[in-house]
Amino acid sequence: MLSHTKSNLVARLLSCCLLLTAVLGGPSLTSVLGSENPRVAPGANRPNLLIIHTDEHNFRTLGCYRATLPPEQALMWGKDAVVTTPNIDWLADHGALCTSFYATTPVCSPSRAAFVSGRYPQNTPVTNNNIALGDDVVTFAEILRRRGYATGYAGKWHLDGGGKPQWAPQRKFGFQDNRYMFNRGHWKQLEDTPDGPRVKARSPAGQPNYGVAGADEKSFTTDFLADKTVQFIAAHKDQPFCFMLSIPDPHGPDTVRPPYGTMFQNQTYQTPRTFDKSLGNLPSWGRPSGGFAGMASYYGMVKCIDDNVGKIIGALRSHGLIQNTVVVFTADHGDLRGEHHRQNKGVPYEGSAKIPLVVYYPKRIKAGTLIHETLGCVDFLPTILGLMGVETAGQEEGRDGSALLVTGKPPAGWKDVTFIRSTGRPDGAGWLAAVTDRWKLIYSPVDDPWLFDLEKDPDELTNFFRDPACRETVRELSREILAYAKKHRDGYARNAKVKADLQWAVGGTGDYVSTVPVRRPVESAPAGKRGQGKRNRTAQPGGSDGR
Ligand SMILES: [Ca+2]
Repeated sequence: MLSHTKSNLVARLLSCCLLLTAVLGGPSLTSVLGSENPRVAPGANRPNLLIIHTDEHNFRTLGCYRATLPPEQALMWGKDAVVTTPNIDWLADHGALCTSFYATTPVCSPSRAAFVSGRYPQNTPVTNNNIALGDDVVTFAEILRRRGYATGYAGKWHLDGGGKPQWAPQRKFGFQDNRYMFNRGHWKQLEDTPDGPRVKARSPAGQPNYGVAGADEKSFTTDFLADKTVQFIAAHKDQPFCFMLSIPDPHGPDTVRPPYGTMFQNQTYQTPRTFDKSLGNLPSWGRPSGGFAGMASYYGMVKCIDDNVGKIIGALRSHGLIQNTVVVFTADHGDLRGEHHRQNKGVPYEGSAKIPLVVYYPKRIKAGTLIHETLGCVDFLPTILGLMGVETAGQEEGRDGSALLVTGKPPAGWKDVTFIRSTGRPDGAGWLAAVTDRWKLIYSPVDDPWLFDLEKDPDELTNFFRDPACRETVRELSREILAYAKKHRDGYARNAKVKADLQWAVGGTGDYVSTVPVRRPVESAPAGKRGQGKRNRTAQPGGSDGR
């Protein structure tokens, strides 16, 4: 930080520059300071920020992510069974795609809290669903609002406790126009009324429900919320704005309006390779849970999302804003869709914890930039504000990765590691992990540690923790976990078993000796035929699915 004297000096120098500029008609303040100065907002041309956020989105359903993967990883549900996403792909092709972006906790509320605050779940303090975001949290929207941005939000929020749907929560966290924000629910149809928006589908008793019958291109939730986004853009096209669209799809229920509901029915789907994995020696977080419900409706929801992304890009283009808007596409967490014989999320496997992050901003990000360094939701706030040249409020615990986006390379001293954690309490079941572009090291109060090598074993079936060739990797990542846990007060590292395992990892000699007190029996695969499992069975441990 600059000292007072230095600040005054800088301020005086700036005044002189401005005066000279005004008198001589010389270069602008931006060019005097250099447009690459990441902390200087470019005057009247401040960029807009538009975030399109989905819920429970498996990254393999996006063409731009499939393009980064070998075929056996890209085509998880059959070699011809894909959904195309040309509009989201366009953002990635003309911007940056992060291949290793992780949900800090792969469950709704904690992931969302980390994303808007830049803080770890234990410090927001949203460690599980339906916990309210702390009043002291300053979001990126609040930071931009204080800078004069018009701010708004439409869609699912899930950070104001248990209310459902609870339209327009009183605590706005900087999202000033939150008329179309609702706290909870996976409603399929919305409508405007003189008293404000409401859920259109109703039970005979008048209660809002998840019915999809009758939904059309106006009322279906994805379309409805995208239209509100387009309206917000039109209303604020002449001033800098920050808007977040939070689409509650492709989360269950797996239903979508016509024609998307039938569009993908004729493809042949197969269960993922890992559906039939060996059940021996699995950690508690890796056991089968739920079945596989096919992909036709899920793909339909994704296709509807992509078409609406196209509608929003079209609106930005028609208002002449596409060059000056940072457009982000991301999700709160994944959905295993049968991978590892599981549905939904809550576990450290790629399909659950790895999420899309696409950032388009042609003024600073080169088309086709690929970022392989690992980032987490906690890094979003400092990174996006860094990209926009805006100071943070200093509350964030994540890192400013904007240099990665702008140069494609990490800044000096950057360590490729992020930390992710399960919901729940460190004295119960759960897990804490360090993740790099190649490795994933997972500690748990009830299981021996696991180490995945995503290069040798992208299906995440083998535990390399005891492999002597991986000893140094285990040591190094465990040191990183300890440093993280101390700095950000993560209780998992204080759990007796996790603590003992970390101690061996960092300083132990000889072979690792299991400290699991009682080995739970491995469950057999759930009864019933493949492909007929229940869609929304909750992943364990991982909290509720947020419905
Ligand atoms: Ca979610």
